[in-house]
Amino acid sequence: MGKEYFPEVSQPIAYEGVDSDNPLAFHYYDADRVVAGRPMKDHLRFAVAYWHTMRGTGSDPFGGGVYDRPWGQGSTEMEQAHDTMDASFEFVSKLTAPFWCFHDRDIAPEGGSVAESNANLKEIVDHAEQKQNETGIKLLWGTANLFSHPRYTHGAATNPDPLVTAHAAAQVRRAIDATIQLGGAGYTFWGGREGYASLINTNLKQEREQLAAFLKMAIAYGRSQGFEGDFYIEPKPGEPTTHQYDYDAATVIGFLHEFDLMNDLKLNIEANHCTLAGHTFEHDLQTAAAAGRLGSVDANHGAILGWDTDEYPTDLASNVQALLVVLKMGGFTNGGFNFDAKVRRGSFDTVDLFHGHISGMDTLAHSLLIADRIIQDGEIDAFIDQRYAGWKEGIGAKILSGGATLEELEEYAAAQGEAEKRSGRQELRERLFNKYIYSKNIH
Ligand code: XLS
Ligand code: CA
Ligand code: CA
Repeated sequence: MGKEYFPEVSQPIAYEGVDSDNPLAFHYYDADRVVAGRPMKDHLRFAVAYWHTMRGTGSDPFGGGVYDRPWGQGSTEMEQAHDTMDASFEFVSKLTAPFWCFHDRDIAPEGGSVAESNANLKEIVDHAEQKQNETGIKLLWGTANLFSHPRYTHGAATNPDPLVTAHAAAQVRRAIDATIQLGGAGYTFWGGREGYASLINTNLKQEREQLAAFLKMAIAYGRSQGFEGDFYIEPKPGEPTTHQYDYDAATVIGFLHEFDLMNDLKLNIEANHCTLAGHTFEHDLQTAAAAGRLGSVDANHGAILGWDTDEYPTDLASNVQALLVVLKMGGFTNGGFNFDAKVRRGSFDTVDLFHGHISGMDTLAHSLLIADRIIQDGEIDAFIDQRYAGWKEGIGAKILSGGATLEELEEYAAAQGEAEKRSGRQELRERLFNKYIYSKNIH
């Protein structure tokens, strides 16, 4: 073994149960424990995000980097890239997460030309492939960073200059190659700077058409190279641009319908992006699942700051609702929970990366146990079911099947008289839900 980057964690993190007070142990995540018919690790499919975990510096809009990572000390960028890959696989192995995720430019530096950038990427992807083989860690999804380089200031696929789009295409081509080489289960498109700040200088109609054409090219390329995983598109309402085209799940589903892409892409839903859009996490998950297009999840949390703060998920109530959606859709196919989350600027130590991930993994494992119990008890579902019972037969079923007319409904309403006022019992349901959240017996 080469250099050890995380000596503070000498053994892989183990499950010790809720009575443990060891902070470097799982209290809920018990990878092989079978819940709702499969092991926890197969429900949750945890992934570590390379960009935040390995390349995060703690910078914010008011100041640059503050961490001194031992894997960032090499004398050349490529040396640092190799060291970072080693450190990453040490971290993910010790965490016992089964997957990782990356952007092309997280793992290998941009070169002075397309050829040099491609060569850098290829060299590091070969290294990553070797580390995957050694450790058994797999790639949940890959992606391309089409937003950091100055050329992408006005967007990549939606740039007014097609040469910029061509550079983006070159990157996506090689990022898809890398994903295929690493056996990735998915490939993600997040909007980056695909949006605008002012309509005074923007052709919105054309930019959306450019984006659709770009996605079609990329998907055609991936399939032509034998990629069999899922392509994801990740909604976000704003930041960095004022108006991002992929605002939220509903907007993205409309876009996919409009450009005939519904069968080609699933959605990767990030919790913090949902709250930035003025929704709850569970709202966007339900919206994507209802359209049959929920593919994967970026697990995190945004607090009151109003930015995409990418904190680790700790909100049990929200994540129980998330797991209810995932369990009810029959679990992930190729997706999983990727921690698109970072330690706070003041959490300087490498051990803080473990605390963040362990906290997130335990939150989601605990949520899985509670969601499973809620489904088994059936009380919450039975209430919802009973609320909509009128739609199962008679006039309700006829409306749903498209067999009813306005004339017929007018006649029905006139004959039946006024509808009874029925309480939605929200307060009671909230109290019942809280009994599960605060139960000491679900672990
Ligand atoms: C940024 C996004 C990004 C995507 C991958 O806000 O969350 O990290 O997940 O490009
Ligand atoms: Ca994300
Ligand atoms: Ca984010």
